[in-house]
Amino acid sequence: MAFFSKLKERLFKSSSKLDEGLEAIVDEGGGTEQAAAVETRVIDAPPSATQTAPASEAAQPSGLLGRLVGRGGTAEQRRTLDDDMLEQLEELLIAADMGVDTALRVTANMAEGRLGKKLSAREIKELLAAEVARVMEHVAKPMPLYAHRPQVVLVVGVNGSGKTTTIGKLASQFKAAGKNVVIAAGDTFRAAAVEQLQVWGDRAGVPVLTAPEGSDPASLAYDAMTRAQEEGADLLMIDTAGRLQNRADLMEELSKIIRVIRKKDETAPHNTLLVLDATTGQNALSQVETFQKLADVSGLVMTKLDGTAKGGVLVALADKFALPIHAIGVGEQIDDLAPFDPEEFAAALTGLDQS
Ligand SMILES: Nc1nc2c(ncn2[C@@H]2O[C@H](COP(=O)(O)OP(=O)(O)O)[C@@H](O)[C@H]2O)c(=O)[nH]1
Ligand SMILES: [Mg+2]
Repeated sequence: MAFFSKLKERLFKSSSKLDEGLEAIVDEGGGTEQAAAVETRVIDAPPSATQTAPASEAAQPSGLLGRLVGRGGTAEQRRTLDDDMLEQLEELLIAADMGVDTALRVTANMAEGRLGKKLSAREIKELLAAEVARVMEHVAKPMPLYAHRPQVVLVVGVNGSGKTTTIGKLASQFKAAGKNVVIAAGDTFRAAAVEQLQVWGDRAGVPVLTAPEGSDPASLAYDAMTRAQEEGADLLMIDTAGRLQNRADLMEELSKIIRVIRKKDETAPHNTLLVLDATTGQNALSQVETFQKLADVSGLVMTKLDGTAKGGVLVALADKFALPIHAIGVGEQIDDLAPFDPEEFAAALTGLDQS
């Protein structure tokens, strides 16, 4: 299945919430009018053009063209965009975990030049999707690959956010793309995390370096660094434990890993990926702030966008931090991780069919 349809299908909880909310807003304050035959796309048309020919006054659908491009005479609810409606939109976006600041900015941009205009739910969805995509455009960047060998990728995040799974998926994908990958199972607190990585590693044919439970992750990282250098590996991915109960401990552990790998290569780590769990909603924002203090976070991966109603948090993250979003996860299988595409995401989030 193409990733977009999978994303759309699996983001249904966020999108259905937005979908239903938008329909309700229009239903509540709108009047039924015949839909226009001409596509009344409100996104591309400049405000002046749309104001001189409001959608509601456009010609009735007729003939083949009308049936093809119009909504064939079906009655469609429209509502005048006013302050009342904007407030309801803001509330809806906040409820979808976009955060107050982002929700206000997005609705303000949606309203610009359109106050007093009658809009259908579909047009509002298109406007919203366009705004969301615009907010996220500048952060959509795949994880950069460098010629430097080995490129060291440190993966951080709270416990359960999806670090180990993401490393497994990324390692398999990089291996399939012809890269020589080594994994260091640096979460030595959990034997299960090591086994989990070994399964991914075996499947992908990627060596997984492990250490006994409870041993020092920094010395494992050092050994992994040695091995990766000896083998001329392209990539070394280092898993870490993410227990946040004690921030000082975690900071000490992460800085020790970094200190030790820099003994072998002072330019490492070349990427520090922060893995965030979408189901934690607004909490993801404070996790970014925390981890930025602990490590030099270079990019984000958001997991578990499947089956959560909190997907809007990714918009807030993009709006608030300038950090690149490298990939998103929508399941537990290897191909359930894909580069972040803002337009697909916006369409899936708003429940818009992509044509
Ligand atoms: N549904 C879903 N589950 C995920 C995703 N990514 C990870 N998981 C699951 O989340 C749980 C915790 O993941 P894990 O990689 O062990 O987290 P870690 O503690 O940060 O290493 C596991 O059961 C994973 O299978 C995702 O994108 N979607
Ligand atoms: Mg783990």
